[in-house]
Amino acid sequence: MKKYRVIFTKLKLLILIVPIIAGMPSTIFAHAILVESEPKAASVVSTPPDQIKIWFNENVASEFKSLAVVNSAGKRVDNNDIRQAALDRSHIYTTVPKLPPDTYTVRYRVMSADTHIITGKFTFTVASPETAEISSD
Ligand SMILES: [Cu+2]
Repeated sequence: MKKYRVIFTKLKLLILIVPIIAGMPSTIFAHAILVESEPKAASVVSTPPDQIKIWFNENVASEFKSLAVVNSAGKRVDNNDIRQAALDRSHIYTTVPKLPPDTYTVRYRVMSADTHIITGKFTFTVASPETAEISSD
């Protein structure tokens, strides 16, 4: 009889634990992740971009999204006109005026499908003409 009770206790534990484990992927792995950007993270571009574009691994909410481009002096330089592609909800972008040579930080914030807010940043550099000449062969 005692053996059965032990098995029953283990079963009860399983009944408690399995749903917790099964529920984990939706809470741990469902965050939106930045998968691509233009310009690419840490890249050096010789032609200033017209737009800053980012892509996530899943569609993100249309609410609470933000995308800011800040120069090396900490001044925000983008046109503050964030948009989300109508046919690809994983893609958001903003336009920028002609950017002078500098290193820029792109900061983003979006809401994942699981309602978690995701924030991150990356930098890219607009090369000065001299630098661009050196880096191009
Ligand atoms: Cu999440």
